[in-house]
Amino acid sequence: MTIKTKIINKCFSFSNMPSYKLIYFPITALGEPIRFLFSYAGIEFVDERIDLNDWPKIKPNIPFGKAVLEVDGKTIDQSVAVGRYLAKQCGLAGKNDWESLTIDATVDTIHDLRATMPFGKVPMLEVDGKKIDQSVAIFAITWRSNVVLPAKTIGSLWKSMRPLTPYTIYVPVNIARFHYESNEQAKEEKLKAAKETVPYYLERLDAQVKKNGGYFVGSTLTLADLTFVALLDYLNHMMKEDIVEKYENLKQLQKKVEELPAIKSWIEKRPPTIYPN
Ligand SMILES: N[C@@H](CCC(=O)N[C@@H](CS)C(=O)NCC(=O)O)C(=O)O
Repeated sequence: MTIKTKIINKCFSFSNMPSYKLIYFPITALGEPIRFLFSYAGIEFVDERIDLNDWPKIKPNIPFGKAVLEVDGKTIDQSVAVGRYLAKQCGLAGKNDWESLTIDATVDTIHDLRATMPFGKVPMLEVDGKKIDQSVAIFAITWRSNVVLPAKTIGSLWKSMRPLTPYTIYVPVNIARFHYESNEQAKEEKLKAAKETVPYYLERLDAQVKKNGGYFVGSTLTLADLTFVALLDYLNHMMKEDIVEKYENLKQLQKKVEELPAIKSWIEKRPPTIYPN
């Protein structure tokens, strides 16, 4: 499905405006911060929503096999980088280098909440008493095992690698890890663990908003605020609850962002998301 969006542009002069096509799935998730940015900035873009049945045919023709943005016909992937690129053009990327760094760090933290490990949690793996903190490598393996925090276990993959070694694996369980678990019992355990881990982030993000006058950085709207609020729908879906309900500052931030006229109008007109199971 292709949706063409045209709004009055605030960031570019019409003479130098590139043509944009966001190629993503028919869900909010990682595409939504980009859609929020286009909408907020009044940039015209083609919102191409890939039918999941067509994805196997499309994927091999995309450079890194992930959903992408097309700018004047050139493709580029990585949603956070794309968000930063747009934010820079619209004055949402910070007033100085420190603010820009803080915005980037906040966006990364928001994505940690969604998809990787909580910060401040290394060392994460103990093998024969030796501590390993290569979280990306550990993550790749633990994702495929049914380990929850903390657990003493030897998954089949580990067995094949080091047959007789007992491992203690400290795996902070996050939203995505729980959501994509297919084993029902493991899913239940991961939900329980996620409910303990997720507040770790939310308490800190809430405190950050409080400290910065109602926004994540610099007492003003930035990429970090749009990213968080755009992703909330997806995070809530994965956790099966309103994750900001108990966090007054995050709740107020959500309200403020969703009431911005351009965002409000986008939310009203965007196609409904039906998440695949
Ligand atoms: N770090 C990348 C992650 C991209 C990503 O994982 N995209 C998923 C959709 S949320 C995708 O394209 N999945 C389809 C696939 O890998 O076949 C980004 O932020 O763009």
